[in-house]
Amino acid sequence: MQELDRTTPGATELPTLTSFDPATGEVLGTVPIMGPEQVGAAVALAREAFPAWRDLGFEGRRRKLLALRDTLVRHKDDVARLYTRENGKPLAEAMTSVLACCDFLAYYAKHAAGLLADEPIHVSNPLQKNHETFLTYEAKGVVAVISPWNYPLLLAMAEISAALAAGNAVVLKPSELTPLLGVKLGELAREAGLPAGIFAVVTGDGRTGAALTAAPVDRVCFTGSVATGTKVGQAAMAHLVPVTLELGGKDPALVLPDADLDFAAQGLVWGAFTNAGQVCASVERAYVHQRIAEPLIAKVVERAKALVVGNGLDPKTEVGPLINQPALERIEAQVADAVAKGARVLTGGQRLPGPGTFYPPTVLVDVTPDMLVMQDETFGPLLPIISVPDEAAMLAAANDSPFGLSATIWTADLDAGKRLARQIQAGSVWINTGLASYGNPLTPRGGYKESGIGKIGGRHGLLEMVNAKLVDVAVHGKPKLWWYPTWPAMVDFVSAGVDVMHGSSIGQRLSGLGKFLKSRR
Ligand code: TXE
Repeated sequence: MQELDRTTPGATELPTLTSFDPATGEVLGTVPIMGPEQVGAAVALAREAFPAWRDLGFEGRRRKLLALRDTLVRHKDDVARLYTRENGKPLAEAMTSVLACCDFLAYYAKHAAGLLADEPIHVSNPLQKNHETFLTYEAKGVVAVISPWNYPLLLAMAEISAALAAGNAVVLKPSELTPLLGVKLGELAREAGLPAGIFAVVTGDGRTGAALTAAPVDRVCFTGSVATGTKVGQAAMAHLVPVTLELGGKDPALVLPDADLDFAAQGLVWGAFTNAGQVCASVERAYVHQRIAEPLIAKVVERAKALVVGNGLDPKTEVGPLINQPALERIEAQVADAVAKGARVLTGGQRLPGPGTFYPPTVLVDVTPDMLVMQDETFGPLLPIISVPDEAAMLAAANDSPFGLSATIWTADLDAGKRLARQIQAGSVWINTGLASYGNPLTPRGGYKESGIGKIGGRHGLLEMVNAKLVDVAVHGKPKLWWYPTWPAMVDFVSAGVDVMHGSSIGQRLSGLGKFLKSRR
């Protein structure tokens, strides 16, 4: 906690929040709830540290970020264990997140220089020839990263690594449900030798996040719910600070009649229940062609029943606990609403005995569009399946949602799958796979509609962290024809220019050329 002491006046007298292990209810630790004063101090320190970090250049930052990657590798076992204890996910999934964090750090460390190299622009207008024109990219300054609890390190690191590699300082506000992982990341950054202030962690709840959004930062990167994201977007816009918003989803799976049923069932079960369904891009609703609905549902149920639910530290566990009691209650409310409106529960449907917050993988059929489980984001281990008559009905149902984060398509006909993918209103569409792009630093992702604004990952994600500056050099430095003083035939000259460049026939263009030459100054 040295970083907190250094950057946060009065941090020791602050109220605290407690982090729990959702599998056991055990207390894991406490952190201060920082307010505007502490957040302001962290941002001020970040701003002070920014110019030296920016001026270190890509090569200098590459070395520092690879040192952070190496430090994470050295601590991978304790980080993964803390991940499982604080968030609940099975240890193998936690280690997969650590791997993806290393991938993001290595990718941006090694490739930021190339991805942000000056971009020449070849201007075709003959009146602007002999210009050297290019775009150059510059770090923004201080980037605020506000992150959720479901993939606390991975989702934060995807933005932190891009921001740092581009030359920005970062202030991270981890979720109040997984603050210890955020603090751990701060410790690793110090151990790796990142300069003081370049990466600070401010702990706390929504009030701390609001203080960070209100502080003088240069970009806000938020991942979380639509409700909070809307508030964050409005607060940032009040100061005209750009935002990236990665928000919720109600992601559909579309299973075409030619799909391999065993494979599709395996994919749906993984897509719906990994991380106990607490994934923004999990399969939240499945539309299955009626010709294959019965056998496919039987296979899905069989696989869902076989999943081992338990403490993520147990190597046999495939599905861990939900994050907390309110999450459990939200899932129960969706199931109760669906059953009251006529849905049938084919497996699961009841919380498991405590002390942890466990809910089993649950498959629902006879669901209808008016049910909460088909409208609201579930963010839990429920898989409602609807049988549909054809592809058109499938597509219409998939797009009939205020969300547009991602979708999956299951088919043997890849061309048909790609045609369908182009018609789905979502930022990512996976064919015969799902979710993989989240751990891949090269694949930009982001939401359509209420699922968000902006991109994370790849070059698009990096471009969110910089200002693009246009530099236009008139190589010979001669006065332009349109500079003062004007001359009498100037209107004819410009009008002839319109004909030359945009005339609808060769005749118009040639006659324009004649007038153009005649009316020159
Ligand atoms: O979000 P919350 P949660 C979405 C997912 C689900 C939600 C779950 O779909 O809806 O996130 O995460 C801070 N000003 N995604 O419950 O409550 C808060 O302290 C500033 C999408 O954590 O919105 C926390 O750190 N900050 C996704 C963070 O905001 C505020 C991936 C998120 O909190 C604040 C993962 C305020 N007024 C989850 N109030 C994707 N699309 O990639 C709270 N916070």
